[in-house]
Amino acid sequence: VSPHYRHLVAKTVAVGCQPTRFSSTYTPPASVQEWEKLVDKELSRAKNVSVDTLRSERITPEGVAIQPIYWDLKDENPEMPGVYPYTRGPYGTMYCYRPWTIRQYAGFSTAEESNAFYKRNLAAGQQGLSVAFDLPTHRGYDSDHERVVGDVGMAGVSIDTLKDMEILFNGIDLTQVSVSMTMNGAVLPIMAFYVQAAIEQHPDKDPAEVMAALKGTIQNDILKEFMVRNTYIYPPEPSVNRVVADIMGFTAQHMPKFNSISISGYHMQEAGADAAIEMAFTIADGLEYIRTAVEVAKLDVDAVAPRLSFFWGIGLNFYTEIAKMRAARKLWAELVKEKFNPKNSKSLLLRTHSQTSGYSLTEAQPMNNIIRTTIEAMAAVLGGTQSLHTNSYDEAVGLPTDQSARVARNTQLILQEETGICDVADPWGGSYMMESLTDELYHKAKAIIDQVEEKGGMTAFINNGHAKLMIEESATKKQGRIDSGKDTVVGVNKYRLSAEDEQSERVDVLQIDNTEVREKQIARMNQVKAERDESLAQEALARLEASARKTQSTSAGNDPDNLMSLCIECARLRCTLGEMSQALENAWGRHVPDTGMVQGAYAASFNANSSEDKAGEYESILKAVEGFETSEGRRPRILVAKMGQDGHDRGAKVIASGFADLGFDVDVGPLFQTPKEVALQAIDSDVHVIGVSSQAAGHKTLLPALKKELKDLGADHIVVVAGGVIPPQDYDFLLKESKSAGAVFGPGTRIIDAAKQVLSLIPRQDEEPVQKQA
Ligand code: MLC
Ligand code: 5AD
Repeated sequence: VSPHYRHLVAKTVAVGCQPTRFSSTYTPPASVQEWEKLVDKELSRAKNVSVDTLRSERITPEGVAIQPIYWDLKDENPEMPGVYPYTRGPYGTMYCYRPWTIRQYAGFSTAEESNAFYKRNLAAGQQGLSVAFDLPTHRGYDSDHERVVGDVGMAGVSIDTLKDMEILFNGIDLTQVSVSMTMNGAVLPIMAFYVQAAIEQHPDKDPAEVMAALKGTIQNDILKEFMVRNTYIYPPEPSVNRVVADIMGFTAQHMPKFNSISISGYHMQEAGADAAIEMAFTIADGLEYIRTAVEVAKLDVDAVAPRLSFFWGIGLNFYTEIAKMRAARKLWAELVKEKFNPKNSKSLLLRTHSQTSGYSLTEAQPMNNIIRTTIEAMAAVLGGTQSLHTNSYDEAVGLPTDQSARVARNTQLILQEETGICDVADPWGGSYMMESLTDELYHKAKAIIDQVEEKGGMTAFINNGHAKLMIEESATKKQGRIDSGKDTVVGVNKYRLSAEDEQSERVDVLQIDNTEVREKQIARMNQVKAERDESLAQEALARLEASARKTQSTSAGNDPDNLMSLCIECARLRCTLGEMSQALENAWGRHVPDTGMVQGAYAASFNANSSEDKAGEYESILKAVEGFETSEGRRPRILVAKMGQDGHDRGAKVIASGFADLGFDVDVGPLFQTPKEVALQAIDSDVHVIGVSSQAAGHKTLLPALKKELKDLGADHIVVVAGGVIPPQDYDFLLKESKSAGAVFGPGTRIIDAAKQVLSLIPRQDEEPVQKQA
């Protein structure tokens, strides 16, 4: 293999780069020699990639040889992929040897349905699995819990017991297919079900051998949950120092091929962070996890760092996203080297999954989303991702259907198999613009990381509320730029269709019968409980709780107190996810977040960007609110509420700050409320309006329930409006059939328009007489 490849390298030099200046005496600099060695090593592992086939495919019809890598021949130490500081990619050959993994994130309703969906996708070209769990599972509740009535099976698959996990992977050999699981709160029971399901898939093998073969990734990134994603269960301290630490200890010892954390910037971008903030906070989180591994779990940096993996969100700022991924690799390698001095070079590699941005997609003209997603996917690939999820075009209204999932998957297959994009590693390397942008982002992010490290690291920065506010401020400014027309969104604030044409563009969405799924889950769980040895199950749960109560644990994989080992034992004895979570909650309690909000950012950004005419619009809303205050004796008051286990609060936060800037009195309700709790708070605060923000499909259950609570409490004068990811198909149900909302605001609604309409819905004290006269 290698002589051919050398030939290819020689041609790179001769053909690819300035041939006139190349003399036969050119000796490759050290970094190029290091790269050549690496390439030999990588290709020696190749089973189905031969250099000869690569070479013949790389001659274009025009007779030009496309080289796997290009560099500047004048440079005495050119940066190369696979070589420190890895700006150009973690591997030497990159996609020439092995393209990124097509890994679509999916899961819905029951384990049976999700399993069938996975099998169809694998047969159609998907390469790795990525499981989306429903919100009750994330938050550690079994399907029969009273707080999750609207959530079971809605935003992902519902898992209560080992039985569900077995069905989810039925016919999929877990020692063969790599599986990513997006789980952070209830990460211990989910990992335990996964490991035990794999062991039971191979009854004739030694469990140790099965665990050693497992390949995949667990998100397990709890720090960012406290900033943005909100599916935490316990307070930060035990979440990091026991849960994350014990999982790192366990996987380091028993599951060497498994990535123990997927350190995620994606959710920060979705919540509104710009690229520098996303990169900085994510890398700072990563440093904090290594610190936990070394200081708390007493692990060697090289036992942990090679299996830390990353996760970026990729939006529409094409150049910036590519530069971000390049800069992040360099920053991570340098910081890990400087702070932890590892011996194994794999500890320095930033390997990453990427997902195209959900936030950038629109409900209006959904086919435009295919184009947006393609551009974002290209940025991820040109930035050198290892694994990729491309969103479906119906993203802004609901979960993907078979058809929209196929288009999303094919976007990646076309990039891999039709375009030739995989032929060259880091094709942007050496571009004046890209190198300069990479450098600038590197420095911007580094400055933020320095600030965080000065404050004592990411945990401290999160605890003092700083991190969350920085992201929320960035989100609110972005909304201001869109509402004022500074940032274009095609089909939303420019090039809109008429109402009728808009209607005809509507797409089908996946409908899930929440009640049916919930009943099925409860029945199966009760059966599992009925068949188990109750006293053994209870003993295992008691041991788990006792370990959680100890403040000192070694986290080592063979420590009998390791929480992961104890949960695997619970899983084996058929304890449920809710029972294990409760055992830990008994020891640590449940985390309660504060509900602060940003002030002035919307007004500032709107006014700074709007033309004079639009500024008049803003003024007129302020006047209308003042008029309301004059006639009613107080400002319009709105409670922004989140019900069920849906923790996506970007929309709620942006609405809250925007409305406050427009003169409303705004109460931000806590996350995770039941309809009754929301009704009581609304009455208590004597609000005119409840604005319900729904992102996780619970609206058809939760809004009618809220309306009923208000009625039962004699408060149905309070206006209810809803906003968020609500399919247009459901508008009639909410507005007319159930009359549970007075207005529904889809994604893309301008805050000033929403405010105007909300104001018009509030009944005035003098309204009745006026109407009678008329
Ligand atoms: C790859 N390999 C190469 C190579 N390319 N070897 C030589 N030369 C090359 N050019 C080898 C690797 O070393 C590895 O082997 C193997 O091939 C697989 O490659 P990989 O790069 O590790 O890919 P993969 O297995 O797909 O892993 C990618 C990952 C991982 C490291 C980023 O963590 C992952 O799959 N993450 C996915 C996370 C995810 O799906 N999250 C969804 C979140 S959704 P070896 O032996 O070294 O392992 C979400 C939404 C929500 O969060 O709900 O909020
Ligand atoms: N199936 C597929 N994609 C999902 N997403 C969330 N839940 C699912 C699911 N069950 C995607 C969307 C969303 C992001 C958080 O993940 O793209 O924006």
